[in-house]
Amino acid sequence: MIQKYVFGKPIETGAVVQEIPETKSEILVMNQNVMEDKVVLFCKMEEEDIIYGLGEQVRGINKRGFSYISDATDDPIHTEGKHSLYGAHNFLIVNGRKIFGIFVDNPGKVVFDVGETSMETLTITTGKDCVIYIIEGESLKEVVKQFRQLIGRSYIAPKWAFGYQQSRWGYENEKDIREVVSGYQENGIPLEAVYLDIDYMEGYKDFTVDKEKFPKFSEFVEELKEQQIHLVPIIDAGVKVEEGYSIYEEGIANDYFCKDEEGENFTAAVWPGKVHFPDVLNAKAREWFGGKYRYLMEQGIDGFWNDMNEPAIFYSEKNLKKVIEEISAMKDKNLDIHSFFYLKDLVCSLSNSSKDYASFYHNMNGRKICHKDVHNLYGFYMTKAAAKAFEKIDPEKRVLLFSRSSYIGMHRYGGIWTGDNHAWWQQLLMSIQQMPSLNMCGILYTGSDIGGFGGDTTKDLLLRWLEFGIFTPLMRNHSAAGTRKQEVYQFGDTTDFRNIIRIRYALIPYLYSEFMKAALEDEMYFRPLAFDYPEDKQAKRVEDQLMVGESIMIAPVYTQNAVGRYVYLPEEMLMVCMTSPEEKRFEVLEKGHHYISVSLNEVVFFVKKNHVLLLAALNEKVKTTADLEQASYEWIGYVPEKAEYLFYQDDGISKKYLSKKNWKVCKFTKEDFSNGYLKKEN
Ligand code: MIG
Repeated sequence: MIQKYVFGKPIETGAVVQEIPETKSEILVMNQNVMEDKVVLFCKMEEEDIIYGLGEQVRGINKRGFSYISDATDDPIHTEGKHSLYGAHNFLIVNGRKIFGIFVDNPGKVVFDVGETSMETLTITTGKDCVIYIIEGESLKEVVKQFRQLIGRSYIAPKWAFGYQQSRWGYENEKDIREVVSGYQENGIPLEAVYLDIDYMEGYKDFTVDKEKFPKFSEFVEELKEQQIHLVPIIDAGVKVEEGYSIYEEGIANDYFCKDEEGENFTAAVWPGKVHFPDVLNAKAREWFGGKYRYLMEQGIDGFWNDMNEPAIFYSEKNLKKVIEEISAMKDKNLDIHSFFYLKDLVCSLSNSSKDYASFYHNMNGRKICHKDVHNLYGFYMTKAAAKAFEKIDPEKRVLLFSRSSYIGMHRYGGIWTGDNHAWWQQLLMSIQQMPSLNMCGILYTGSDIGGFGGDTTKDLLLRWLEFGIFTPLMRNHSAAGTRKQEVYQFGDTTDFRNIIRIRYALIPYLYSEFMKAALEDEMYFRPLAFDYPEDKQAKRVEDQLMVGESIMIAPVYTQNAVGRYVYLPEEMLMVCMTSPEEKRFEVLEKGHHYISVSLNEVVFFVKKNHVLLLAALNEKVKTTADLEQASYEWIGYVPEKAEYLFYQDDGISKKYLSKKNWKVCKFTKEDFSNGYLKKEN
């Protein structure tokens, strides 16, 4: 049951797709307090209650013990003291005596104090114009399903985007890309996409390609396509201010950019120096900006990542002027402890400043709206702009699209990646914990920068990260300019990397089936254990294991130098240990706590009782997802009685998801596995 409470005059965010009648009663499940400019909700939490949700935020799966602020921020240091990252995912679930979800539909700042100030109290503070949905259900799964139906079906990526992808900030030109491709090919490692970061553009101008770096861009795109490798360019939010640059000129001529207080185009600076921000909250401007993706699509591009769309601001023209004046006044002065730190802070305060966000405006259907009140929508609407354009350009085709900033609702148009993490072991754990929380919010096509974006990775960290990353729909190795090279062939012998990435390919038939079920049935692909074992008090507390699809549980190793880890089994399960798609070891483990050894080159997962999963039986010819079509299958099963599996298969590129022929019911009895745990498909 969903109840909808409207406060003040909320801005239509587009998060919700279902019409729900407004509930008029004053009493929410929670206590509320409507003040002049804000609404505050309170909820008492019992000691054993668990709070799930909040999407991308830092810390554990259980969000208790900290406060989180929805305020999209370009912050590349994701340590546990951070209150905001790139996304605003205002949904959480209280798992207490009652199970209910809360969605706060407000695109400005929202604060979730989940027992930080007082351990027993959940306090949500939001601007006074908002809609609050309370979703009650019998179970965690049911609450999520209702919420997901409320916000609409998740974006479905093309199947090739489930292959292994390589990125790095610093690939400059054709030669660099060729080097990556041959690095993988020479080592016999599958590769499905290579990313173009900002350097492919001419002077960081959106929708341009530097002709010196890529003299024959469309031919190059074509040449890679013949090898089933996709080039995926980045698009940044800011449009360079430069006379003669057509996007700039058109934006100016049609008033498509955000305005400042005085009605002038708001000038900030990002990569290209001065930029204007396309007013993606304005329907016309959005359609115009989205249409620009066509330029790259016509050259064969079929995937994009939208970056810097919080939107990130290095500095604004006005603010910079003020700061430089202040600094000039300090010239030749003897700076003491106070004035020196003031100077330092002054310079740092230039970036992503809330003052700047409060100083520019959108034109939403003729209404002038201050950016700060809709700040969290920018990435969503930039991504919607692109997705809507794709629907026009090629209505029947799936295009890869994901964004850095997001708001609930954007999940219908694209996925996200979790931004600029670090090559730290802790960030591998964080990435594991972010996945189910994102799935609750409808964001299914997602993953983190494997190996870590900032900082120098190490071979062991990259191996462990890949051993988790083979389960994330977006499996992309990405790193920052200036860090140690991170392609898997940069670490000496590639055998272990090749085997792990090949295991991903063997798992794709299962992972893709499960992804499609989650998307089409409004369910979660990654789940905390409590969602499947609600009666099990110990399962409820597990923070570092996940259910993946209907058949398996994973327990990744995420600590340095570990040779294994403790695992909790909520029921008897079959442990599968793989060092390559061909080398598997099985062992049935009983319910309870176990220590398992997991060597550095090993992938381990657990199959539920009376469940199966299918694997592609790879041969050396499988280099991409397209080659999987020719593979035969084998089943891993732990079937003391019987099992049934719905296998989903489609062309991977069209939108005919619902066709009956995509589904195959596969039934098994214990006789099918009379020789053990493996059954080859004839
Ligand atoms: O401020 O385009 O999160 O993936 O490599 C850095 C350069 C800008 C941030 C993205 C990252 C990308 C980088 N970008």
